Amino acid sequence: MSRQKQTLGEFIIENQSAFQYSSGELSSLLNSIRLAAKVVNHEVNKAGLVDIIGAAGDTNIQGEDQQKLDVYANEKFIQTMTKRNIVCGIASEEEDDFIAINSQDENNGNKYVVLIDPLDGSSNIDVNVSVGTIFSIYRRVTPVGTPVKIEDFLQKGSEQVAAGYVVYGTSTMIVYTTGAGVNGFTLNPAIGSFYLSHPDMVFPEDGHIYSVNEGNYIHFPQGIKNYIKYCQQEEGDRPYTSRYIGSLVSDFHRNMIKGGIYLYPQSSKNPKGKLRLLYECNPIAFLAEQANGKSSDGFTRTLDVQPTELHERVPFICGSKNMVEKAEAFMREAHGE
Ligand code: P6P
Repeated sequence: MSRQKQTLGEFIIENQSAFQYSSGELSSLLNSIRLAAKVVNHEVNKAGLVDIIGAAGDTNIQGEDQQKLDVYANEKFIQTMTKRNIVCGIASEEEDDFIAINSQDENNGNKYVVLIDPLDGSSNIDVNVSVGTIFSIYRRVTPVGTPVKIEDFLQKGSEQVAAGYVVYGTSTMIVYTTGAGVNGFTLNPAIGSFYLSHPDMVFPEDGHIYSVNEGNYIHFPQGIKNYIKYCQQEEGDRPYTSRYIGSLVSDFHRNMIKGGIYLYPQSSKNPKGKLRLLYECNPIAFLAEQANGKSSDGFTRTLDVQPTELHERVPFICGSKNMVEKAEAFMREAHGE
């Protein structure tokens, strides 16, 4: 009889000792994310049935229409992490500035900050396409017990202690890393537990899928245009297949399992690209590297970029190592560096 699959809760506890700072707080933080994911999943799954679909009538700092589920997801993740009294600060795509969390205990001993995209791909909600939550966790760099500061959030991606995503798809999954590989857990909605379904996820070094919004082709830098044409040429194992869901988490998840590359380059429309460094690119890049993949802006490793502001954007090329290196070669050939 197959061994009962491990639950996410059991996995977190079992692997806590392997974590460099195993004090139980990160485990508790991951458990709070697990809880929030279940609550948000419940609403996402019934979004078509209740009046929670559609724009909330507000716009976020990105100038994007806030979908009601965006607002709901943002509130749920913030509430859950705040209640657990583990983090000293939270930054979110849906919040203009970071939120300082004053610990209930007087010395405010909370050591972690979390950055989240509470509902990535939310423009897909109304058309019933997968969406996701992306999270990134750091240890604070300012003294414990003092008010959290912006520098606690503006850390390089290489300093992350954990990162992951929830994908609300045909099934709901949590995929995360604490720096010792990537593991995926699938929710059994009947009992509300996540089970280890994808242990030790690894990017195939090569792939045959490229994910990019080709509608922006004319606005792309020449190196990206040249790489896309390379993907489309009849030669060897090419042409590749084009797959673009319009939801980073879904495109990345498929590419990690099957092999592939995701590109959101800079363009004349988006001079720094569209994706946000701190709560989209860095956590996904951390997962990619932990799964033997690669991530850069075409020249600089994503995790080495020094952030200068909370909502900054970067060009993003991420996926199977050999595919990313090929795209980087086209960028160097066309643009130097
Ligand atoms: P476009 C969703 O808004 C998102 O941030 C990613 O999830 C997705 O891959 C990308 O933007 C889609 O952007 O401009 O192609 O619609």
